[in-house]
Amino acid sequence: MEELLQEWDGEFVVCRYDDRTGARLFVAVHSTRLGPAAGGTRLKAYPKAADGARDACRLAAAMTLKMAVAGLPMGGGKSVLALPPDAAALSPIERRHLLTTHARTLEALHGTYWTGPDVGTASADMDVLRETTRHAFGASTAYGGSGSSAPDTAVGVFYGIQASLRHCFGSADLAGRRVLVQGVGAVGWRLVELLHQSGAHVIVADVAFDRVERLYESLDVEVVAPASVIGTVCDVYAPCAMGGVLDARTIPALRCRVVAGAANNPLSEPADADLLRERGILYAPDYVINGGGAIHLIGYETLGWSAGQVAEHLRGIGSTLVEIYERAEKESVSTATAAEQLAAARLAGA
Ligand code: NAD
Ligand code: PPY
Repeated sequence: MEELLQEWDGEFVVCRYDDRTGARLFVAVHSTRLGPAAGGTRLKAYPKAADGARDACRLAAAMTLKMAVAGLPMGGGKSVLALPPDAAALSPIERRHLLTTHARTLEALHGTYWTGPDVGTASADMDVLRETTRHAFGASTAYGGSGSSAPDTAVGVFYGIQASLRHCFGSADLAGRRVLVQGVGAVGWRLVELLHQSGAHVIVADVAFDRVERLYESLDVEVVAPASVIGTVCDVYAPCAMGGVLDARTIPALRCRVVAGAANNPLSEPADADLLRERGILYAPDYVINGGGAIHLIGYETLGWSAGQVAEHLRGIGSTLVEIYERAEKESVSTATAAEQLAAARLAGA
């Protein structure tokens, strides 16, 4: 915790305890420089409550960069509802209780922070939050929300993969390209469909074997075991599960040319971007390529955009990546550094 306090440069963190589930609730507001902070609510078990707080702070900082790079008038924040490590699956009543406790915190923040879905939560959970607070994006349309942001996140990642292929191989054509999607959940599943439609050879892995099985039955995909992902030969590795998959141990074992996926914080530490660069692997910074969810939620629910305007901004993810790749080459820095420079310029201009 001491280390976290020293390294985090955000505005504030709210912490609350839910006695019914034993969960610790954290809301981390990293920056309100560009507007009210926004970022999803992550619900999962953590070994220690402090791990949940660290996740909330790191993810909130990435949201600040995501909003800045996407040109959205919002700041960065994130919530973590950290269940105890040995927690049994929540009953519907416990889940509702936990979400309502969270909603009371959001209400107390008076719109300084707006939430939305993240790993472990979905539109149905935002519907529950909306019963107590209006500061939740991504509720179902029946509750006045814009529904799941995951399909648009996948569309943004798809454009990002095309831009990365163009930069690496001189052509964005996916036909015959080997793309490995790690995690076929809400985002990964849709991404697989888009890649498949474009003629890519799609390889999938997921710890939830029933999902892989269903996908395998409906589309012509290759399946690899979750433990074999890192060493699998492919053109593009698209991490679409949890963060922290790339580090000093896994990067030397990668056998891909591009890393471009939806997962937030796939790098274990900032220096990992340099390791990728040294290996000649093109890295699409996470908060740039996965900005489609934020574009969907903020575009529809705050900015009143039409579907056409949202689509145009999703396509913009590809152009932003091209700008970042060109800047990285010109200045001989990693793509992560080039993306940070772009975000810093936008934040400074606010
Ligand atoms: P999800 O929970 O629906 O899907 C994640 C999938 O990954 C699940 O099917 C899960 O079984 C699988 N998985 C977990 N650990 C794995 C492992 N070790 N190996 C292989 N598969 C594993 O989540 P999602 O909404 O699809 O989000 C995926 C990632 O994208 C997350 O990191 C999330 O933060 C990020 N993201 C999502 C959105 C969005 O709009 N949903 C927006 C931006 C970023
Ligand atoms: C993310 O993109 O990582 C999110 O957390 C989704 C989101 C984006 C903007 C507002 C709320 C949730």
